Amino acid sequence: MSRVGIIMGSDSDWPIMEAAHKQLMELGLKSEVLVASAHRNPETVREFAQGARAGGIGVIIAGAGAAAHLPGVVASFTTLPVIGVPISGGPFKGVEALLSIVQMPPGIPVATMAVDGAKNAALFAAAILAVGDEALAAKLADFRAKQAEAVKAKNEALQIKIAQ
Ligand code: RP5
Repeated sequence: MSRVGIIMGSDSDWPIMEAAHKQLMELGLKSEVLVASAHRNPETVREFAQGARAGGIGVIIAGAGAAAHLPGVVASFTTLPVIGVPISGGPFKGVEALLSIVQMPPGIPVATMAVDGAKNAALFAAAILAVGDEALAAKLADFRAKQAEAVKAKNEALQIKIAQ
């Protein structure tokens, strides 16, 4: 099964990006994590992106804050699907990263998640890999079913609380 590449611009992004790593593990997916910056060590980013497909990676999740060029730069070096995660922090609370990541020029797409949306990035990566993997698709369906049950349980608990 293909692995998921998780790249982030700084180790300061890890507290947010760790949610992607955890979610992938819960789905039984292996990931490879790398800190590399589109601005501070762009050669490392290029090597990672250019070698990803041959290295067994099927989807890349790229998280970055501030002037968040990392997801777009990664996407420029590979035809693998790239999922961008804008990281909050800084004076604009992640809005600057969101706009940097989402406004890609035609020809080089990046699937942009919500600010700090690392968990959804992992679920979206899994959904992409599940297109050709029925066992993984079944795991995603199970995840959704459990999530729906959890919402029902929360509603029931709230109804009991309100009725008291
Ligand atoms: C971005 O700049 C990184 O992705 C990070 O979100 C932000 C700040 O980086 P550090 O100064 O914490 O290393 O490139």
